[in-house]
Amino acid sequence: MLMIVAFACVSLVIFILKYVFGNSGPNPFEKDCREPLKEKVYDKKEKNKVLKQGFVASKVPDNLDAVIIGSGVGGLGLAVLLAKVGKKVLVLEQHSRAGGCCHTFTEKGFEFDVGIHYIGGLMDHKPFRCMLDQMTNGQLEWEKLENPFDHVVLGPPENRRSYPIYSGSARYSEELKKRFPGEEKAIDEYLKLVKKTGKGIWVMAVLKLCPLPLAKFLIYTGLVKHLSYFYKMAPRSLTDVVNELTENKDLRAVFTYIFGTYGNLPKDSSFSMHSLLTTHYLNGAWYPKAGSSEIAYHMIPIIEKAGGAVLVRAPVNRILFNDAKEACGVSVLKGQEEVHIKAPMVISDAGIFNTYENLLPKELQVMPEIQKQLSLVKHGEGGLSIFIGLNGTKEELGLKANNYWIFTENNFDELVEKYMNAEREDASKKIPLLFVASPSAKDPSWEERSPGKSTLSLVSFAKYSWFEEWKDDKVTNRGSDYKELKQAFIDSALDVVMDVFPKITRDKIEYIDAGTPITNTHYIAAPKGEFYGVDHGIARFNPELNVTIRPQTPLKNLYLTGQDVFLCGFAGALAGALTCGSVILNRNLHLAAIALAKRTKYVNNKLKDE
Ligand SMILES: Cc1cc2nc3c(=O)[nH]c(=O)nc-3n(C[C@H](O)[C@H](O)[C@H](O)COP(=O)(O)OP(=O)(O)OC[C@H]3O[C@@H](n4cnc5c(N)ncnc54)[C@H](O)[C@@H]3O)c2cc1C
Ligand SMILES: *[C@@H]1O[C@H](CO)[C@@H](O)[C@H](O)[C@H]1NC(C)=O
Ligand SMILES: CC(=O)N[C@H]1CO[C@H](CO)[C@@H](O)[C@@H]1O
Repeated sequence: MLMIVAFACVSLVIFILKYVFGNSGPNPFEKDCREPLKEKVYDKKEKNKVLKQGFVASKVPDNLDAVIIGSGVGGLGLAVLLAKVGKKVLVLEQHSRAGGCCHTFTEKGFEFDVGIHYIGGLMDHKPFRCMLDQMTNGQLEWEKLENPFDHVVLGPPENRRSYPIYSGSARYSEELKKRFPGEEKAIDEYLKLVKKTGKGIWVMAVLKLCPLPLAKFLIYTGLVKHLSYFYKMAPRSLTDVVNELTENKDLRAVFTYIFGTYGNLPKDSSFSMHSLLTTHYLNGAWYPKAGSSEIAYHMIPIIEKAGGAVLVRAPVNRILFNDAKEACGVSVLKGQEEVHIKAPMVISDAGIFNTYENLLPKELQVMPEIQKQLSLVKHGEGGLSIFIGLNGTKEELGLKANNYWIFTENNFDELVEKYMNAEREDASKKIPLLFVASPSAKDPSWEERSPGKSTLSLVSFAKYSWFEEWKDDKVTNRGSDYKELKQAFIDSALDVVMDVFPKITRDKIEYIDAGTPITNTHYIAAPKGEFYGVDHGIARFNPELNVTIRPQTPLKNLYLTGQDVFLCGFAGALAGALTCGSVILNRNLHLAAIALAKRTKYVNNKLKDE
């Protein structure tokens, strides 16, 4: 016994020393790369010259250092990190524009975001902000949402209760206490628990980066649960924890509403995932100025400057392997023809299912190590998006830079389960949960770009199976029965919206359409229409999964990045990129970003003092 403990202590110390000091690889966060703000480009054509560079073989740079499949922030972010240390990287995207969930599209003059509504943790000089500033050379600007940034609306039309969620730890609990007198203790305890749990996330990065035997040791001895509250609370469901804190049903709902940002019912959610998201937004939320296409727009030039490229309409149909089963390139389907691209390293941002089930040759797919990883994960829930273009300014329409989470009842577990298990016709008649936000109201450049207009984005969940029968039809021609079903969802969502936002009336609507799970499959290559990749239920936080699914795959020279390798969300996918970059560059980039944040803060403070 003593021997084991001694071994544990020694290896832990060795690892920590190596983890902190022994970083030998190049550092993309070596120096502060922020450049003075350039003039903003709003012209679509100009922006498309960067975002929509179509694939042709002649545009592929030679002597590539790496190929990345997928241009989500997990792919582009990693490409930037590699480019910053001089690597020549090619990013290939199947869709007609770069960005993945961060891409935007324009219909009838209205620009819509796909998958960015609000991002937390962007306080000046916090490592996350510093990292993003560096990864966009200081050109991407963030606009803070209103405070309160979220409103939780509960109950049927005749009895809706609205609870504002304020940012700032003190304000958050102060305002909740005003609305829930007598629940002071529950609110304090909840917040304390959430903070303590959320803070422990660093251990996830450690488990994914440290040598596998050590990771396994930490898990099998149970040490990991002592190291961090994150893994201690991970097996507990959100419902269980919250039900112990209070009997008040509305308060339980207010504690749990944010499950929509990762997509599992409170009873299936890990309290740790929930805590992470709650703390992510605890100091407020931000939106990218001029919309989410700005993210890719400011990352791509950094990749190009190092000799790389980001090419779209480039569906990778398989990864190429040499006789030693090492990845050595990819094949892109150009019409009926395959174009082969050689590279010493292939990294996939396409998600674990796409990568392992569609892009590997059959004989590698059946490898027990690959099958083992696939057995640990399942598809996340399908998503429904409704995009609305409105005639009127935000003032005229009563829209603000905030979000509404609207539920018809406060018992989320039963409510949403009933909806998801319903027949599609019944489900479409009454959507029990709806996220409503106005991207245009969040964007200070919108008035200039689209005067007199506004947009509204609605998000909910929807079963893939409700729409599956049309999956093989052409995206623009899926028939009238598909359109009717979509319209039914749109109509019931609109009823809710017009009730909660009385200034929005049908005559103001200039454009409206819905994206279903099969729409997600088409545009972001989500295999089962999922919004957030691999399911984020309690099983995702089994520490064993966390060590098994890491950037390194069982196949040499093949790596994973993005949300499936860490967690979902913009920040989660970027953490995936950072973790993957750490492995490739042999340097802990999480720590490197923190170190630079500390240095730049110092520099800035000094400047201020002088
Ligand atoms: C509706 C919606 C709302 C969201 N709201 C928020 C929010 O408010 N805040 C937040 O932080 N997060 C939000 N998210 C989540 C966040 O956007 C994602 O978790 C994150 O952007 C995922 O990044 P990624 O790089 O891992 O994957 P993706 O962005 O999905 O990128 C993967 C890319 O790979 C491409 N690809 C797949 N297969 C191939 C292939 N064979 N060949 C070439 N390319 C391929 C896909 O087309 C896609 O572009 C939202 C997501 C959705 C869908
Ligand atoms: C928008 O509303 C204004 C009046 O508020 C009206 O004059 C204009 O015709 C409307 N535009 C469209 C395209 O409906
Ligand atoms: C996440 C998950 O599915 N957990 C599995 C981890 O591995 C053990 C043993 O192999 C399984 O029993 C768990 O189900």
